[in-house]
Amino acid sequence: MQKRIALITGATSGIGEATARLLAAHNFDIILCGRRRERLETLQQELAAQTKVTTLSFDVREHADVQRAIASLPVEWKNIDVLVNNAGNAHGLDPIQTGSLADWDAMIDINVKGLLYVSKEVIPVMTSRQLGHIINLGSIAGKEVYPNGNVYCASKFAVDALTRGMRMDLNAYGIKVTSINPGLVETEFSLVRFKGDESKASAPYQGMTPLQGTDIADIILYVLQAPPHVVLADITVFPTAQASSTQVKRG
Ligand code: NDP
Ligand code: 8X3
Repeated sequence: MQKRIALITGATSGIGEATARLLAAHNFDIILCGRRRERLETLQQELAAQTKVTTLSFDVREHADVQRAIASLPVEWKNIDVLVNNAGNAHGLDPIQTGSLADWDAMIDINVKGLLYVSKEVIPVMTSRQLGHIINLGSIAGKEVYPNGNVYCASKFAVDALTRGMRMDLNAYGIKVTSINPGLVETEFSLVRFKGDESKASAPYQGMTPLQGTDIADIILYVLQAPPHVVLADITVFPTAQASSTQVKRG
């Protein structure tokens, strides 16, 4: 298969970083995105031994910055074949009656509006080439609501709706759209959710074997290797110990 260009948001840790590493080893040139410049540069240096890599540092919440960053890509990077909309997090795990407005804003602004802002800048090149693949990181939280998940779940339900809407609207252009909806994946996700509290952050993974970022990267590569006439539309993936948002076998 011909070399493809993949833009990955949230490539500084977890699922995005694992995906960047795997795609770099499988004939993709990579545009690494995230806010933490040092991490972007370190990963760029590492992956440059395998493929062409460039970096864009921006906050997905800032539309003008997203626009500027993607417009700044040199001509040889403009034909983005694959967009992995992965940047996102949960902020807090509180009942709706005591949830923080700042956490709510962060989740809606990053997980929903940020995904839209990046897509808005990348989709035109895909429609003009009648070619492309968008992979959105949803979640089991976008399929099932769980206690205290309220706004995070709402943001991922929105990702689910946007993925389906994109698939319909982009169908005429031959653009593939996939959503991947994991259960528990051990990344920095939980540390962000619990604002750096390591004991709270490790609790969801206790007494069970969670997924790793590399497991999701394997699925993303598989999805991208499907023949042109095949699109994996919607994938839910759990650790074997998990049966739903709220049912996990421990010990
Ligand atoms: P991590 O916290 O490890 O990674 C999150 C990534 O998102 C980081 O690279 C971070 O980069 C980036 N990011 C966060 N906020 C912003 C922002 N405002 N602007 C730009 N980039 C941002 O978590 P995961 O790898 O687990 O999460 C990746 C995706 O997978 C998310 O969408 C998450 O909701 C989803 N997911 C995760 C699951 C899990 O259990 N871990 C399960 C289901 C879905 P930086 O801070 O450098 O900007
Ligand atoms: C991350 C999985 O169950 O913590 O989206 O919401 S969960």
